[in-house]
Amino acid sequence: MSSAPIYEATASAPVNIAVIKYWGKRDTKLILPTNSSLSVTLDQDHLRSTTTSRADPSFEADRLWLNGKEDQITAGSRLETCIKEMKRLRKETVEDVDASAPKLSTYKVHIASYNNFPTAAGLASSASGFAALVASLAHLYALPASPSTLSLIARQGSGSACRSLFGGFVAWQMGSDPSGSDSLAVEVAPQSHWPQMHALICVVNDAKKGTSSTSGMQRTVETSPLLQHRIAHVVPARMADISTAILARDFDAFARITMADSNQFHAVALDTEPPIFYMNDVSRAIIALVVEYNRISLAQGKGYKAAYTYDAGPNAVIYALEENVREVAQLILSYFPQTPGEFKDVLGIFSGAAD
Ligand code: 2P0
Repeated sequence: MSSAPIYEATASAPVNIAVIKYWGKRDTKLILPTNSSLSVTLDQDHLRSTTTSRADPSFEADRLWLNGKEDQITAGSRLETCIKEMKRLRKETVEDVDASAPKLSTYKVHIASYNNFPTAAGLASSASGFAALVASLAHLYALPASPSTLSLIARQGSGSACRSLFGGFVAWQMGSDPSGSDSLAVEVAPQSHWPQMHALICVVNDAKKGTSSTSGMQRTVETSPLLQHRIAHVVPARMADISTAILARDFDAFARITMADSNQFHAVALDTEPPIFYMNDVSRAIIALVVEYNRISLAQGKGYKAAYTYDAGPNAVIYALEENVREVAQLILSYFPQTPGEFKDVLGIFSGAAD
């Protein structure tokens, strides 16, 4: 008697940090954004979600465990959409093409996902989590799909997840088709293109944020005039300019655009009714320190040395080149000794260099 085959696959995906921010949807069900965005992922070993998926005819339901704890897959949820879409892709691109292929799309799946970064990092895990889920199912189903094709499905789990199908420098092109078929992620440059680029993650506060990104951004879409200006007149040029800066390894231009876009994202949050505050006094003090540090360097004709960016929370990510990264870390730690309730830690220095 031969034993039944085992259908199981594991894949992982990195956290990404946007330098041109996604904030606002034009379609909340398909998760189509109101503007394109661009992220940078460094040191891909340390900040990842790893997911194992298994399909078996004996399974009675699709089930998911996050860090060992079962999470319900509710009807109509983003999780259910992603799993359904992956099964559809399996059927259309494998089973309908090759009649002898096992009908895995008809089996239920069990999925287990782990993050290798501490919850205390204050980093959102939805981006790496949905990207790893989609990548593991793509592997399980032996799909002939590119990362950009998979990004179309990860996007429906969480918008920023589409950018985690790649490492390095990644653009999420907003697209224009109402079906969402052209709203996908593309690689601008691999991490190895700019190995001197480093990121410091400064954990200001690891508490869960007060306003979720999903609800916050829709309030911004409904109430902020500044967001409309940003969408029409700011982001398109910034996407082009930062891509050029990355391709030319031009840190001055990268730093200027990154900080300007972080500032404008927090300005549109403030322009929302009622206003949303993600940064706190420590976040603002870090901005002042980086601004002063750059001012002195610029006055000496040495250019920018650091670039801050903040997501929907108070924690800073500071980009710096290899030659300056130790100095930046020392500067931050000397001004913000680790005090409970205030500044927690420089979580790590994440390097673009290959080990
Ligand atoms: C970004 N953020 O581009 C921006 C910058 C936060 C600030 O993407 O509703 O968790 O799941 O699509 O992706 C956070 O939004 O929102 C986010 P959904 P998501 O990284």
